[in-house]
Amino acid sequence: MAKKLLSGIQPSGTIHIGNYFGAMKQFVDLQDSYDSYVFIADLHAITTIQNREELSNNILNVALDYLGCGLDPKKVCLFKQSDLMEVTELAWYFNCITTMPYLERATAYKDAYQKAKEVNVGLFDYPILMAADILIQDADVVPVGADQKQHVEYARDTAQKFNNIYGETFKLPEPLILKNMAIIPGVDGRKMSKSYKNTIPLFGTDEEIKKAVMKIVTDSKTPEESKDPDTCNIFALHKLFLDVEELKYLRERYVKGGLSYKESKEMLLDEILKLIKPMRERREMYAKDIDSVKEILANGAKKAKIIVAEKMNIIRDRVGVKI
Ligand code: AQP
Repeated sequence: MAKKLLSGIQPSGTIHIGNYFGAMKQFVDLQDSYDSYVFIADLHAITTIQNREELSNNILNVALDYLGCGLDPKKVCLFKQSDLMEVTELAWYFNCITTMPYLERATAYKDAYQKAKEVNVGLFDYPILMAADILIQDADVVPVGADQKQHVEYARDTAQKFNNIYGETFKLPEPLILKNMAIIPGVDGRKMSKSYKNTIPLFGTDEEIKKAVMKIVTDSKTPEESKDPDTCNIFALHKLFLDVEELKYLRERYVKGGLSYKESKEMLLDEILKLIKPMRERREMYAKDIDSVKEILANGAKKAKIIVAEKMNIIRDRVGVKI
């Protein structure tokens, strides 16, 4: 039997090429070899988006993004997290066996705290809700970007903790992280992230993508000067699109001098637009029939619900609330 894959993306803003290369591309590449469950993490997004219209638009947009990228609803169970409320019930059981200091060690929480944001309880509890998403489905693998590795480790720890207290109930999931694409840098060289506003939108218009690419931060070397590809933010993004030979050639041009950053950015823009052209067309096709997209999500939820309800029965019994 094929192994089970589960992962999700928050509808917390516009999907960017970091999300695509870190996570979504893997979902698409692996859909033929895994029993795949891919969801829209709308409950997670409420930790940052508390606006009805924005959230529901974002949910539909992520559904379109998934389909546009090439996820085939005949192969992949696509659903939205909030359609499986069992997940929040399980998160509660997990909360009751999790300590505050343990969650305080989560890097995502520490980052949010350091930015001196008022951290809400939902954000603090994010790793536990994510553990519930993964464990309730008995997932074998969770494809994620490297920034989420710790959260999958939290899921493993939580499974072990629960199994120790209540008896063997959960599988220990493995993260799937692509080695050369672990963290995709944004236009300022930091991790590409919606909250840093340094993203290149995956499904932006040509103009939006161009604007983002032209903003990539470089040093001030003239076109004639030799440049260091290994410290160049543009070169780091070329690595996502070019094969070994093409990269070797570009590296030589960097070192030799004569290649301006502007030209390198224009080349990158072409690479991005070439990649997204067919994805964009597919996305537009689905966007013409939003009702069918909603139906895909409803059917996915129905399928996932059967598995989750069965698992929940066992969990309630283990915990002792089923009498
Ligand atoms: N820069 C990145 N490089 C590699 N992978 C990335 N991912 C995100 N950014 C990068 C991966 O995309 C998946 C979905 O991410 P998410 O939307 O659930 O949340 P995120 O990781 O929090 O994405 P952002 O843009 O960084 O959002 P904010 O700013 O809200 O924190 C995950 O698998 C993630 O690893």
